[in-house]
Amino acid sequence: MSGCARRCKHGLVKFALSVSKLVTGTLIKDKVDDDLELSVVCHRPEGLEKLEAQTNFSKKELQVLYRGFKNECPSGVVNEEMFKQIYSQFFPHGDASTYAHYLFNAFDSSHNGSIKFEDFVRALSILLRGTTTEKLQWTFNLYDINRDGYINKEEMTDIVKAIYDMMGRFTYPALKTDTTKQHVDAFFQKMDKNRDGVVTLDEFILSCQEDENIMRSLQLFENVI
Ligand SMILES: [Ca+2]
Ligand SMILES: [Ca+2]
Repeated sequence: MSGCARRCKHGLVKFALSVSKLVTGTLIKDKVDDDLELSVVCHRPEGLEKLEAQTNFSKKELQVLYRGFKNECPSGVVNEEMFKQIYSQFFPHGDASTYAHYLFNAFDSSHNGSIKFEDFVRALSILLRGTTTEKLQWTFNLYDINRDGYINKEEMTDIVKAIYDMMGRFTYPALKTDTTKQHVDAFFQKMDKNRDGVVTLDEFILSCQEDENIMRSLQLFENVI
């Protein structure tokens, strides 16, 4: 691996870990990395003015972010394979590939199979400085695997399984097969307000806002930057 790829990977690892803590809800239990390293992706970004208008970062901040990206990895965009490799380093006892796949898709907002500087900055802006609704919307999109606007039980089952797979057998010893089902049932019990078998964005936001733990994790993440 080239020096560039190595550095790129290092920065992304920290970033990815923080994001994973947010979306798996473990952020609340864990001290957040104090230096959320942003040196991740490098390629020529769209006009910074445009990004400034689209994000909650100032032009100055965007310049610093971009300089970091460019220094660390002058050539690249991040592809799914790289994302998976990074996750596998963090969860050596489990199989992180499925979860990394879902997360990658959530970051890859232009759906073209690679994460560019702009994609990262937009996601960062939402996760760090977005409104509660924006953060929850981002998380909803992560769970809505087929992007049809609903979270169904199959999707939630896949997400929960992927998280268990990622954590591995050392974190969750003696996992029974029905544990996933229990988690999914509990999720729908709480979220599916009208009991039609799917969770809409409105239901998701409403239910999350009623849940103190979820709200606290969102706020904690906000304090990182
Ligand atoms: Ca769906
Ligand atoms: Ca519903």
